[in-house]
Amino acid sequence: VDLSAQIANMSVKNLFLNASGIHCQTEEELDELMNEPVSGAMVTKSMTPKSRFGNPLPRYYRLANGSINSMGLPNQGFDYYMDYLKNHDQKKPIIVSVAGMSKEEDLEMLHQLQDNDGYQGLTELNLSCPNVIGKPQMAYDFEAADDLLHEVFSFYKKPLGIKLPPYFDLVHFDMIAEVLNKYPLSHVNTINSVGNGLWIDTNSETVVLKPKGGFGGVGGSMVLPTALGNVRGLRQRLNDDIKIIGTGGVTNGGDAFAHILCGAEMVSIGTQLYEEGLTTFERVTKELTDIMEAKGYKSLDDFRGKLKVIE
Ligand code: FMN
Repeated sequence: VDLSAQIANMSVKNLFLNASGIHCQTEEELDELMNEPVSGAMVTKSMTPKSRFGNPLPRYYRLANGSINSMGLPNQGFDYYMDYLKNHDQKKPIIVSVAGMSKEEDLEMLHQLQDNDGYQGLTELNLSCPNVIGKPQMAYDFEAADDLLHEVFSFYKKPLGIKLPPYFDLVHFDMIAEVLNKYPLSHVNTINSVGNGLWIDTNSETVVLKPKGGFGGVGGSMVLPTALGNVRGLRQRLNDDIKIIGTGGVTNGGDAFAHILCGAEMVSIGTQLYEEGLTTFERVTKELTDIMEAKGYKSLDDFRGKLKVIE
């Protein structure tokens, strides 16, 4: 079957990629993703202008049905990733994820990407990290997000998407879609972690993460319904030319199939990839292929967005 997909100038033979923050911080990890034979594309760790250690440890904890983390954007800094892009053959497209600590930092990195003639790939602006101490998730402030995008698109001419946090009210779906539809976005990537959950070890009566008194972003299969709701809700509201990367709760081919039914063009895998390793891509691709063959589907277009409702 045909698992190809397209976002702006990026064509892939396989719709799967890593979720940002998973196996994509160091050169070694990026190389391993690049050489992984199945996934069609990859995305970097969200970068800041300067390298960051991130939050104190422990900052990731595995849960029965997912994960909770408060990494705090550990990354090697913008220049490290620009060097990586320049010095490595791209066997698959690399999406650059940027997440400044401020509007000024976002604009600074985007200006550098715009001015870098060697770089023509997709960029993803992360407006949804829930784990930076003292910094709110920008995409929950619709006016601030609108102001930032207005400024960005006054100079940024390359393909640009946005990473969104989950929304929980249809009115908020309407409001963010109204903002996003004003701009020539290549894509939205939804969802980031479900922010500020809390997990407790009841034996020791203690939180499991050190930063922020234990609060952290939740991912993995327990967030699948939230992710599907956001992919579907945004697909129903966004202009057709804004594609969706479905992220959240994917552990098997059936979960990916559901994301595509909701309208996802590509699907990224976070917690499951972290726990299972890079062989996840081969397994999930095989499972999705089997489902499509059993149903007689030949390409993703045969069912993308064609979710049925009960009349
Ligand atoms: N999302 C980003 O956009 N940028 C990041 O740097 C980032 N770092 C993450 C680090 C870890 C350890 C985890 C678990 C998630 C991170 N995320 C980041 C969120 C994931 O990309 C993804 O949106 C979220 O985990 C939901 O997907 P999942 O249910 O497959 O885990």
